[in-house]
Parts: sequence; structure tokens; C-alpha cells
Amino acid sequence: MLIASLLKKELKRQQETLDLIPSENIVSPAVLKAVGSPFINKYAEGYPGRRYYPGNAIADEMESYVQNLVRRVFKLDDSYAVNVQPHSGSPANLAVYLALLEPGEPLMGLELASGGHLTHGHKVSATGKLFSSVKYFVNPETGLLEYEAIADAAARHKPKLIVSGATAYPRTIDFKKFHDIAKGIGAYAMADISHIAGLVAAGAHPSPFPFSDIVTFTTHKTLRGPRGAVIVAKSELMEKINKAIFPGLQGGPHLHSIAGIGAALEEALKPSFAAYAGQIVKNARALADELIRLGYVLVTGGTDTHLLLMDLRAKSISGKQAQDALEEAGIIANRNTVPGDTKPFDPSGVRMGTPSLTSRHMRESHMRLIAGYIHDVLVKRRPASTVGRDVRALCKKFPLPY
Ligand code: DSN
Repeated sequence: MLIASLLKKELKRQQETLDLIPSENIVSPAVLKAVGSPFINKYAEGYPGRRYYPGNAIADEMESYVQNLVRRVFKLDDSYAVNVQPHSGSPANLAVYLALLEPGEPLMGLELASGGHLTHGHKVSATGKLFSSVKYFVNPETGLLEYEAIADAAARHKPKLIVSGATAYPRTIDFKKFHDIAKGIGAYAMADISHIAGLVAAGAHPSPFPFSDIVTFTTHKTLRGPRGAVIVAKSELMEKINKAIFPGLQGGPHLHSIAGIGAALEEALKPSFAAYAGQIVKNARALADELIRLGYVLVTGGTDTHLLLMDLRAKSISGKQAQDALEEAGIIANRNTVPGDTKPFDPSGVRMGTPSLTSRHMRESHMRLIAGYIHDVLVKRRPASTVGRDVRALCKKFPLPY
């Protein structure tokens, strides 16, 4: 059976490599079990108490419970409502725009090379095609968000909705400032906290609540759940958003994924999750500090979060070459644009993060060791096979929990 053997091979690949992709993580056995549960067999189009299929009493209880877990984890007051059905972050964001904007109305988000996401209005995404997309940028010298410049751009373009949040921004985001900018021009304030949801849940990054009308997040990054997404919105906006998800964009919810999200949120409520999220940030800082010590340039000069962005323009290697060389040695990190880059397919940076390594219980000393392996590959040109041997030996000490 090919699939059975591919499952084994993929587990072995994950066991024997270091995953530094900041948007990936390693789920717990409880999350894996929920996602592989009989909920996978069930259709449940609609919402709890209002389904288009019979046999959903338990699905209703489960989905309502998971909505409530979101409320508890993010300490939401009654002014917010929750939708846990988006299959991923892209339909979640698109549903919000479809619900609250008319086609062609202006939407403002962070530019891709500044660390923004495709679904924040990039021209190749439906969000950039259906709506009139305007951009704000990080400062090209410092790599930092500059709130006065964002306020100026907002005043100029008058977007109906401003998205804060990023896919490759290593610093703290000031959601109150985004709120004040949006409210100053009568726009909706939306935060996409996909990358930092786990850090927010644990108090390791400031919360976008109560400074946002809408908050979206994927559940599989720092939150350590399965692939999926959640929308939280002011209650008066949620009816339109619910309709935009179902029947607007999606059919039946993936109940097995929602159950997995619930298992992850139950874990996020435990006191140990705060220590875990704190360690993700400590590990990212340790990795950043050691890479800087070894002579690398990091966008913004470091990190406050789970990720860092290496700017390789001063080295004689592209992001793609670095990504490929690292992969040969068993270090998985993805090429990424840095501020000022114009070619997303051939960018000048590599993005790294620590959620997966932290889920394997690695700590600061291991990050310093890994920075050394990265340096061995990128600058010292030590053969990939010998670095790979060291990588596998480290991985063996920190196995995945299944
Ligand atoms: N692809 C995700 C990331 O890597 O950040 C965002 O959707």
C-alpha cells in the first residue's frame, strides 16, 4: 500500500529534520487523534442548532464547545462572536471582506515584501482582484512598521477596512494604533493574527482584543492545532460573516478539524502553554542573537516573536540557494522576500521560526547549536552530509511525540 508507506516515510522525514518554518508546528497526540476521529465521516452544513443534515446533535455540542473554548482562550467579552468553520486562513479572510465590503471597495493591508500576506489584498489573490487594494509598507531601512506613515496612507486612500498582521514580520504589532488609525477614518479594524495566535493566547504578544472589529487566525501555527481557521468578530457583524463562510464560500464544515482545534485550545488553557509560548520566543531570540553574532543581517535586527527573517543581500547566496543548501543538510527553512525585494519567486531572504523545535522541547542552547549548523552550511561550506549527520543526531534526542 503506497499511502501507508508514504505516511511512514513522512514521519521519518519529520523525525530526522529540523523544521524552522515559522508557520508550521508539531501537533500533540490528542490533536492528531481528534483530526483522525469519526467526525471525519459527518456532514453538518449550517451552524449549531441550524443544520441541513440530520444526526448532528453531537456535532452541535462539539462545535458550540469549541466556539466557547475560543472565548475562554482569548478572554473574549460578550461583544464578540466566533466562527470556527473556515477551512483555512484564505477563506476566512475572503469571507470577512465579502461580508463587509462591496466589490471594488478599498481594502488596505501590508505589502507582500514588507511581510504582508497574499490575502491582505495582493494582486494575485482574489482579495486583490475583487477589491481595490491599497498598501502600507515597513520602513525599507529599519524593516519596522511606522504608524504615522500608515495613518497618512489611510487618510489618503480612505480604505473601508484595514488589516493588521503579517506573515513575515518579526516584531510586536501595536493593535491599538491600528485601531485608532482605522477609527480615525471610519474603517473596520481587522487583525490577522495567524502567526501569533498561540503567543497571544499565552500572553507572549499583546492581544488584538478589544482593539479589533474582526480577528482572524489559522490554528496550526503557534497555536499548535490542526490546519483550520477561526473568525472572531463584533457580534453585530457576525451574521453576515457566517453567511459568507456558509453558504457563501464553503459547504460542510470539517468537523474533525474543528474537534482538533478544540483539543489544541484545551491544551492552550493549561498553565504549561504559557511556558511553552514563552519558550518559543526565548528560542527565537537565542537563534537570532547567535546568527547576528555569526555575522548575519536580520530584518529589524532581531525578533520579539517566534520568527526571524535573514537578509542575505550582503552574502553571495540567494534565498532559494540558501533554502536548498539547508534542506540538503536536514534544516527546513523557507525563502522569503525581505523589504525592498521585487521577485517573490527569487527573494533575498530566509524566514526561520521556532514553534516546531520548541514543541520538540529544544531550548536556547540547541538554538545556538542550530545557528552553528546553519553557518556551517551557508558560509563555511561544510559538506551537507556531515552537517546532516549532526542534525539527525540532535533530532534523535528530541523525537516527535508519535
Ligand atoms: N503560508 C503561511 C505562512 O507560511 O506564513 C501563511 O499563509
